[in-house]
Amino acid sequence: MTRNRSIALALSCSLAALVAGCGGGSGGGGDAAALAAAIAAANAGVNGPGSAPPAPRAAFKERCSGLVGKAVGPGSIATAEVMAASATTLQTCQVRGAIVSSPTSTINFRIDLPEDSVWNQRLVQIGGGGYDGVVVGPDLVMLANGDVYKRGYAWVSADGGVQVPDLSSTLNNPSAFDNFAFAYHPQVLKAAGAAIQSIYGKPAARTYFYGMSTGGREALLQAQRYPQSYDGIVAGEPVVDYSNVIQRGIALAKLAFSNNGAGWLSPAKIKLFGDAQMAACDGLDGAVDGVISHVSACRFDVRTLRCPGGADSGDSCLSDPQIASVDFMRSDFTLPVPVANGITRAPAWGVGGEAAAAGNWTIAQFGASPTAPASQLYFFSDWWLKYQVTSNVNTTVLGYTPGADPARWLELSEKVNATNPDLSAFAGRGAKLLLWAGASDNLVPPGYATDYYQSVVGKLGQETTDSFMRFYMLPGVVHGPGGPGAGIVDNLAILENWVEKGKAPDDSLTAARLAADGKTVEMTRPLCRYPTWPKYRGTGDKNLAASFSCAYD
Ligand SMILES: [Ca+2]
Repeated sequence: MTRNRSIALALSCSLAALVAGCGGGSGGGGDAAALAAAIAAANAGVNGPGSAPPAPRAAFKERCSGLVGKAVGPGSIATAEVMAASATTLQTCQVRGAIVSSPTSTINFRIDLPEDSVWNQRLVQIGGGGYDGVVVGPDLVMLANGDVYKRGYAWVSADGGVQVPDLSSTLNNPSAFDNFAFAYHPQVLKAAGAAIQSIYGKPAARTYFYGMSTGGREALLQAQRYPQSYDGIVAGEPVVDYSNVIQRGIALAKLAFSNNGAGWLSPAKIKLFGDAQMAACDGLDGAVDGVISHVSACRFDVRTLRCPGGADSGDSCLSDPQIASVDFMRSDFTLPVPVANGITRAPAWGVGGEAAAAGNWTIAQFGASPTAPASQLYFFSDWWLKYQVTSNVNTTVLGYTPGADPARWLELSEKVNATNPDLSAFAGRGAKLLLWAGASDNLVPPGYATDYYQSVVGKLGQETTDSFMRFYMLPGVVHGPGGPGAGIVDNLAILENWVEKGKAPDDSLTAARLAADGKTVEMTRPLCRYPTWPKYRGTGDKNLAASFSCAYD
């Protein structure tokens, strides 16, 4: 189990490592400084002639340390420390505390509060990753833009009410599971609001939510369950319902790891398939650039790689069981047990990043051994079965019968799912939602985002949906969001322009891919609204978004 936990931690840590070099941008504080100056000027007239001068406020450092031991909403603060500014961050009061949510579930949180003069009056709540269990901090947001920590946001993040990332602490512990599933963010938001009031003497002017992966699920969940809490939400690569993706994961594990791993694909075979598919599909978008952008047109037939007679004869071909695994990865799947909101469909995994350096099939699905299963989705499936579906630590993925325990699957789904298409309350208060997915996501099928978007359109109509929601599918982007495509998008800036200035996202927006240094932009692409995709114009630098336009099929 220690090994399993370390792998789950690695999922979170890999994100942090991925973005560790993303900083280094300069500036970005100008707007905040201007805003702060404007607010100071406006406040200057409050205490007019004849009124008593305001009591002097304690210095920021003293107000920060004064938070220690304070009750903040349902929580209390354990530590509060001023962190010096750096090249990529502002001077910040970093607060850590806890909410004893129930006798068996404590939510640990972190709040980062910039010094008054640089606070941009905004609070951003951060979603978790994996099965939570780690206070992730705002690191995930650096994926959005390198200078984001210089803009003056207050951040709040938490561990989901569980302190280990493998779900084991939710075994026979409904309150911990409920916190993880849907209940922890509102509690944490109350604590953050109280902390902000305490240190600044006023509430945040705007509150946003930013999440990806399970944080993307949490992001959609906030829009559905707590529509009054946020002015805007970013939901990236959402695991819309673990009850869906885990059923799919169990089915793939059986194909890959049963019969001594006959259907398992080695890294060499994955590369064989990925390279052949890339050769067949890369140019369909007009540019041979290592990115399959016209995904719906990519219909590479894996049978062209079949070994003679269908039996495995080495790394230059695929056996029939291996072809069956690829077919399963590439096909939609009908769930053995329907899940919440009447959903029975589990869409296919992504296209184009099978052998990418990050987020490839080996990491996400097949692992390094055909007989000792060890991949991301395998472990997520194993833990979900052990600690929730069956509440039996002896349950195994390969020994589990698909279709068993239908009532339990549905019960869990109704708690954890983020598939309710009725966003009318969220839209009705003028809040905005940005949804994005990676077309090469090999862990969380990008079709979950597509299905959810279409369900919202089906519920509210296209015009209403367009008035508050955008959905972008990013070609060549894996889970995380690395890969050969351009996955770095300044989502918070886009959201703020829409929420605060009424400037709806237009077609000039771009996504970037960064070089290995984590700073240098080496490729850009237009950010294309689903269902359009970036098509090469036929001339111009293939690394520049301007050489592409958003095309329909
Ligand atoms: Ca291409």
